[in-house]
Amino acid sequence: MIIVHHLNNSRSQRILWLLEELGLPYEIKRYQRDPKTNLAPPELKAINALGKSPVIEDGDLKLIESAAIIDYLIRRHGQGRLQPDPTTAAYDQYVQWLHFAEGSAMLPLMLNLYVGRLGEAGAPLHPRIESEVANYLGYLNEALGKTPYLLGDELSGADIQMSFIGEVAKAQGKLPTYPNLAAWVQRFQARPAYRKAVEQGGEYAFAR
Ligand SMILES: N[C@@H](CCC(=O)N[C@@H](CS)C(=O)NCC(=O)O)C(=O)O
Repeated sequence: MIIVHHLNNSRSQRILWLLEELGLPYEIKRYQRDPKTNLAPPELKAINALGKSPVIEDGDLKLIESAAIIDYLIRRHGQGRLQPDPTTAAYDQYVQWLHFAEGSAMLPLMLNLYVGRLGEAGAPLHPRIESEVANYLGYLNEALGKTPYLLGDELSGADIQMSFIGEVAKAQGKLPTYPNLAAWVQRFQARPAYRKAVEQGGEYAFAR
């Protein structure tokens, strides 16, 4: 049985969503953020020394990075679903989106969050952060201009990995400027498997 170490309001929600899309059985081990610091509880360090989620266990295997988890679950358990044929050029785009989420797009959004907490002290950094946020969200909005999902008409693991970017952008009030991005978030959040995963995962402020 696949075990998901799941933190409320976190990136592990997308792993639950993937498992629901694939219809795979799984067990959730739950961790609750500290209400003051928003940090994960120390118990998570016992399973991942970084103290971060998501983490999955599948037999003897443990993985601690979202894109690797998504790639693994689809490759090992997907039976060809949710990824393009690995011999096609679409697959190369798929892998690029898997990396793009945490390797590129997330950084300006995280900087926005952290520097925002500095109040006036962070003001000199905001123009640069805002221009980088606009750079990445604009790129994503453009990519979503022709097809309902990142790789075409069908949902893939790339959408699931990138979903947290769309949701954090929404939480930061960015979506009115990016209509394709806003429509994509609305589209994937309406999927039955997404709704089911939110029910299973519990508190997830980004589903609103
Ligand atoms: N790049 C990692 C990021 C993991 C990560 O930062 N997870 C956050 C949740 S969204 C976390 O566990 N934060 C709790 C903490 O830092 O205490 C991934 O995508 O899996």
